[in-house]
Amino acid sequence: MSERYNPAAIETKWQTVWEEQGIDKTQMDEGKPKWYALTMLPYPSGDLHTGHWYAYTPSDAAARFKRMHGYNVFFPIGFDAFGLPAENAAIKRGAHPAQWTWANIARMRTQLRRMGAMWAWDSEAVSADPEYYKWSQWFFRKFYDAGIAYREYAPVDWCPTCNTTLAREQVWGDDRHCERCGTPVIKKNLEQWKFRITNYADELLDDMAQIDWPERVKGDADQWIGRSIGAEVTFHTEQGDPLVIFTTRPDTLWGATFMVLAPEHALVDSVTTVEYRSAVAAYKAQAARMDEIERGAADKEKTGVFTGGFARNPVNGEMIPIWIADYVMMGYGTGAIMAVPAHDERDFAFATKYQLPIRRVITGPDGATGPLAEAYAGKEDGAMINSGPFDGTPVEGAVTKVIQWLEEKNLGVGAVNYRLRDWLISRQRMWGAPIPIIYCPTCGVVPVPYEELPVLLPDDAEFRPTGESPLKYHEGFRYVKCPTCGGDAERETDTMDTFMCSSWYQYADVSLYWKKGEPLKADDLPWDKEKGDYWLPVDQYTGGIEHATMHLLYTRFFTKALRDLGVVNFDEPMQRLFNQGMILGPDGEKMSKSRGNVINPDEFVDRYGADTVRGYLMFIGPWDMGGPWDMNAIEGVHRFLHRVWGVVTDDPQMTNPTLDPNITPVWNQAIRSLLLMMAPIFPHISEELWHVEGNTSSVHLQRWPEADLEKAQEDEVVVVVQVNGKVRDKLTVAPGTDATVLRKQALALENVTRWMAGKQVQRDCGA
Ligand code: ANZ
Ligand code: ZN
Repeated sequence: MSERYNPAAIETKWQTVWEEQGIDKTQMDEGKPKWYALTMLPYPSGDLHTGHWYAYTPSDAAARFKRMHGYNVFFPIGFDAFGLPAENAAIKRGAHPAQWTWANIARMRTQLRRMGAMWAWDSEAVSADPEYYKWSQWFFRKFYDAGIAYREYAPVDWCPTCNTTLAREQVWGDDRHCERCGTPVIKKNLEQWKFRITNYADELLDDMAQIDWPERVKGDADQWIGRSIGAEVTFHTEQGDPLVIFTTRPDTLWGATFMVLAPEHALVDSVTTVEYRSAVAAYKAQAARMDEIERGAADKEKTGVFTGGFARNPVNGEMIPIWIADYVMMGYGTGAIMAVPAHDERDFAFATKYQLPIRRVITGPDGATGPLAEAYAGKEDGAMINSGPFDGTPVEGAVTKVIQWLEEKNLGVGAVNYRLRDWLISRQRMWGAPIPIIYCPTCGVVPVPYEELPVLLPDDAEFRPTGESPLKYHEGFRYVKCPTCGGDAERETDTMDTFMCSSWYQYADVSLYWKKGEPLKADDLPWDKEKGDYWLPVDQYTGGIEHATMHLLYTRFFTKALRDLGVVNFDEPMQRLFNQGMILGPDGEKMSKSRGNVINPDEFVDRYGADTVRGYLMFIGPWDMGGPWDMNAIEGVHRFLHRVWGVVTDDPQMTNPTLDPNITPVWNQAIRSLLLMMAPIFPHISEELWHVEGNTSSVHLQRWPEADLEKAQEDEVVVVVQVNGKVRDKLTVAPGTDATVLRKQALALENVTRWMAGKQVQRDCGA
């Protein structure tokens, strides 16, 4: 007697049983090697999409596989729950962001449960939970005490009409205007909180050698940190002021034909002569409206103005003109450059446009010294020319030699620059962890005492689309007494970047609520030490490549900072990282509502069950590649599960002719192995059939079947012979038979000779 495979019934049944029996709850177990597997926590957008399924299914299968190999596996889940969408929804619907967020979380929990993954739900961490963000604030406080958090003026987008700061998303168009009133946005300096991630730049770069992460992620991080080795060289203005430039090519110093200062450079006003003043002022105002990314875009038309001033090149005494241009950034190097148009692309474009001289100082690989039609980097071959004492020096190794010479003559010093900036964590938003700082007119900046954490978000803030945090208008939140002198003071009303909260969720998961409701202390540990020592760090982390430079860099920085504070004793938060690919729509394009090619995984779970969807996603191709959704292939996986069901439940339709009773022990062994090997990918059907077979404990707590390789060794193997892609004959040979022997035997087969019809072999598979 057998019932047909009914995924809906067995899937909910087993999900309930697993939860009741707590088989996915994790306990420390010194007798087993631990395995902490984590997939990037989802944002509670309110809907679990195909991308989530594709991130979580293989992670879950891998976690289950590890468990069946004797590991004690911890596979937690949670929500990265702060952020702008909740606030926008609040403005639209008049509801508090917390309401929107928690309702979405409830819905997504149900969707996640349907996947049947082995998540340790009792460790679920939600970053918007006060029990979570009290620790985010505790970390901020720790960073503040250690000087890792500091306050500094930093530019934000500002609408002069609405009189408010704008979020990046609120600045529209190429001309960068205010989303609401259309006024061109300006940059305004506000006091903002930053973390000193730049202190860790070298470590963040160098430690990548010790982690098993995809090369692409490492490459992206490498570029983002952007370590440049070169020199700072001191020029002098006509007024006698030192003007220091940063260059990665001190070997081209003799080719500098002009200088360029960032429009914000401190010396601009003093070098500008009277007749150029108004042009310089106008240019400065225009540059102030753009951010560094726009200014630095390689394809941006180069613009600039002459200041009327000159500076002396220390290596040859030449007086060269000083320009200002927005392609030079104040925030990089010294905010001033020597321009070498012959060997730098941007300088070349600029010199061509403004008819400034171009002087070649590096020969071509073949010794060419003639004029250049475009900038020639000349980093590897060639030699220095027109370079005084260095004429004839090969470029290879020239940088080091010139730096040495500059240092001896006191004209410059070797210097390293990073593209990486300190991490600006202040957000003029409401739905984030409040920055635990109080400003007192008497005492200045006063951090909220540890015992008074968390600084709670008010649940009655009013949402107005002002672009500024509603906390600023919430009197009960904003006005407080100073913790030091008791006088009237004000709270910081900015909240923390959500990336701050997601930088430590791998630690939160370990024992988040272990100090629920208790007052915090400076020397607390944010998680249960015993558990932390056992589980940390993460062994396998998985998630999308789009996080290569933000989240992944931040969480590594965070861990290094915690190590320096004595909170953890390791350098890297995640030993291994894997980036899954992307599932495209059936049309092979990125899924989007406007394209109408969005696949809703819930519909497919309704139709086929979660096991089919899981299996389908597992077999779509290599996990890091992804691919288009294929309606036929999912049918195929579903049919496979029906067949397995039929075979195991002895459905006569599936096992005709009737089995020979003599092979039953072997058959049973085969069924057993099949179910064990299916378990990681198809957790429900394998559990059901495991029990149909008479087992009483969960299939997921069994050991992976092991093969006896000696017994598996075959005496003979059958080799199929194809001609033009069609099977024409077979050969039975000993395993490991040499390719030339095989080829000879194959060509001698009667069928093969016939199909070859006297022709020569053009290509064979090389056996
Ligand atoms: C002269 C020179 C000659 C340069 C040459 C390059 C090639 P990376 O590698 O990105 O660090 N530079 C320096 N400070 C700058 C700033 N604040 N804004 C824009 N550009 C700046 O680039 C370093 C090079 O970028 C420096 O070396 C400088 O141009 C320019 F054949 O100096 B170079
Ligand atoms: Zn005070």
